[in-house]
Amino acid sequence: MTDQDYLLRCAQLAELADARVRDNPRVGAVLVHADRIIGEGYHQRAGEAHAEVNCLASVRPADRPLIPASTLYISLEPCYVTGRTGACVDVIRREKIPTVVFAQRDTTTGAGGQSVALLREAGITVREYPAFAPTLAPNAHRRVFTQLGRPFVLLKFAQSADGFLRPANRQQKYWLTNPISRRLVHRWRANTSAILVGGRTVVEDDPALTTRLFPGPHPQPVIVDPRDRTTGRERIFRGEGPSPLLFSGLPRPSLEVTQYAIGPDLSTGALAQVLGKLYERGFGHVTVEGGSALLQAFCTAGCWDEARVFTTPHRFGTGLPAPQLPASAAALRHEWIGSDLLTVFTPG
Ligand code: AOF
Ligand code: ZN
Repeated sequence: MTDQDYLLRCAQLAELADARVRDNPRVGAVLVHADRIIGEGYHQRAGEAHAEVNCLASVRPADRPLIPASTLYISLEPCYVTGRTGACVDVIRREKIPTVVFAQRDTTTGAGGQSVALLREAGITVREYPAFAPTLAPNAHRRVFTQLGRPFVLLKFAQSADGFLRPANRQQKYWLTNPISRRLVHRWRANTSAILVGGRTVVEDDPALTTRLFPGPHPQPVIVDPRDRTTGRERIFRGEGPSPLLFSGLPRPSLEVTQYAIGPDLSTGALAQVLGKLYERGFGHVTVEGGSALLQAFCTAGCWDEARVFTTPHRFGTGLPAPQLPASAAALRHEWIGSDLLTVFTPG
């Protein structure tokens, strides 16, 4: 097995982490002795153990004497400062781990690389793979957050085979995606810090926006309601998830939720205000789930980083058209989820 093989395993472990890591990176770690994995772990929750610590804790008592002859693989450079938890560099020194291999440097505080110097000073062999792509993916959104100063924006919607979001008759009950796709969407919800929906969707669909089909944290619901359609009686205001944040046209003193007035339309400026506030509040990754007006506004503003589109076998003949991604959008991959086709797009 090569360094890259074990770093790939670190990336897979990092992917298991959900939005509970909050503003921390998603990190995986693997401990290897003589080509045998004796420990694995990942960072699960902000304020709790880092990947390295969980990895070491997973080593069976019988294997513990092997630790000072093992190699620690980590998807990210280990931390050297004590934050909410202790510094991993200290743990590595204390456990007398002779070799550390990681992919990217941790640029959270400064340029990164500080830990490399500390480890080498302690006589520890360090190898790094800054260009190793699989370990970049679990934290792709962090680059948008730190470099563009706004949350990563994921657009998610389902359309019929003939390109409609819903039938023409708004009263008609309908389901687009199959149960497996719906569970997948709940897993995505556990990995996003906030879900954005339009006021009309809240009133007409009355979504709960929870992760009830998947064990994971509920995202923060965010209602973008420039036309002030919501009443405060919808499920989202009294559901099991967190209390919503409301971006309204005018201030709504009768609604006892945190709110910001953004004016009466979904202009690019209004969306920038929404994203600016969410950035300030530390939301690194947000998902826009509908309705069509809100999705289309993000498309038109060119303010999105990824789109996940389900195309189902149903045909409505007529109805509300699905949002139009710009012609420059590129399909990254296609995947069949039962009879639903999932296509992942990037802005191109
Ligand atoms: C690691 N391993 O698994 C993670 C790291 O407040 P704390 O103690 O959780 O520290 C947060 C910082 O630690 C975070 O900003 C980032 O620099 C690093 N994350 N480091 O060695 C991990 N999640
Ligand atoms: Zn650490």
